[in-house]
Amino acid sequence: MRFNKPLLWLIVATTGLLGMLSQSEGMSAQSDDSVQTGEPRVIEVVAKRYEFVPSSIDVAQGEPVRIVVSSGDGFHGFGIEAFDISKEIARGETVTIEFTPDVAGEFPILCTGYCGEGHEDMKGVLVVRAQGAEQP
Ligand SMILES: [Cu+2]
Repeated sequence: MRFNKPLLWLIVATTGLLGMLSQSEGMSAQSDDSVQTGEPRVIEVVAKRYEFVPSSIDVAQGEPVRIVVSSGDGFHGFGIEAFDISKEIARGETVTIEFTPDVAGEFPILCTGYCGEGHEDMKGVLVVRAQGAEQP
């Protein structure tokens, strides 16, 4: 079955317009109240031979986070066993991991994809501050 072209255009135009409207609404809501948004905190991490940059990620217990991991060179992995996270990142690729750390403590971040002779030393740490704890 083929779509009727004018109708398809109408749908595209309408959804585009709605998208623009909701986007501007979201922006104004954010500027009115930047504290109370359900948006996760975005943390960018680069995985490269043989380190994570930054190597230490500091988050608050109960705060939703979005970790965006990109590969600075070849194939790598990003794993935090305590939170059941294990992702593989191909060369030049970016993966997004969303979760809410519900337990406070320090959790190792490991490279879960063999990337070369320094692979075993490729480590980072996720520091989850207890709820109500002071920021350092
Ligand atoms: Cu590795």
